[in-house]
Amino acid sequence: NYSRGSLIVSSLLVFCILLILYISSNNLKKSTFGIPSTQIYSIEVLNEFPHDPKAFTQGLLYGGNDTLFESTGQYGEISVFKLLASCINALDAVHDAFTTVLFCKGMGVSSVRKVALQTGKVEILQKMDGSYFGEGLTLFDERLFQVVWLERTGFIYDRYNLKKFEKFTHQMRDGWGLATDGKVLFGSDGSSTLYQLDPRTLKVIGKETVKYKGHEVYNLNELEYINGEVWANVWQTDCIARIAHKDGTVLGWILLHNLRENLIKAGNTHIDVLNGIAWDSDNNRLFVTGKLWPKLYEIKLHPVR
Ligand code: DDQ
Ligand code: CA
Repeated sequence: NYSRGSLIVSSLLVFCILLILYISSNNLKKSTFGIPSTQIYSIEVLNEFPHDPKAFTQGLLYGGNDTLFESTGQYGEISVFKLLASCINALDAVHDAFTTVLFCKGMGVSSVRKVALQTGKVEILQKMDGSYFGEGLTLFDERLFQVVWLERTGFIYDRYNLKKFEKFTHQMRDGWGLATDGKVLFGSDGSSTLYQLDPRTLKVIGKETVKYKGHEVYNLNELEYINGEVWANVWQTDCIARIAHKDGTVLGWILLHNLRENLIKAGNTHIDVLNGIAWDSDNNRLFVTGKLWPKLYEIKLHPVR
């Protein structure tokens, strides 16, 4: 009787200990000292495609039927002012007060392009005025919206022929990234702010500060809206942040250093940073590339830990 009783008590004890361990391990997964944990992802390359190594990719999106739309940067001509502004990277007041005075030859010319995914071939090339530096691009209502660097100016293009038919102004510091959920436009300007713009008026209708464990995440660059989240390249890092746009929380980090490192190892020493995320929502395909990268990758995420 005594041994039967102690057997029941000890098995109850073991059960309770196991239950406590299970609950606390689950809670640990959810939070560390009350801070929501952030999922980290490594990547697997499923496919690689050619990408124009001269494309200074600033905006990227999937346009259906194995095509991509891409916005590229570089100045065709550059004003001394913009050269200065690009060095300090934020000159709101000064920027508005000055007009362009002196031009030098720039590095190339910005563009909007329609690209065949499989071959990387540029099917339509719309070169921009050489004094603008092309940035974020998104497709809303059959029209491509593009912002430009260091200006509050943007352009709207017809998605079928890439003819430019409208110029607009917006209220962000300048233009870096654009994306859409089909209702609003999400915008970034290199700060830690994720903006929501009304696609009809281009007015800012909402903004959130993007934070990772309480720390602001600056340099938000190219954007993509994926399954209810906004994903952002963080300039000069090999990382993509998965952001909850309702409050700016970073939900996850995707680590992509292997892509850039392997390109450099293969002799592509002139390449610039990772930039450009495109999501094919019909086939759940995720594409990434970088500025002056000779390749574009279809990738799959693997949670680390
Ligand atoms: N951005 O992608 C961070 C928004 C812009 C990066 C531009 C870097 C190229 C600098 C060339 C400056 C020539 C005045
Ligand atoms: Ca994008």
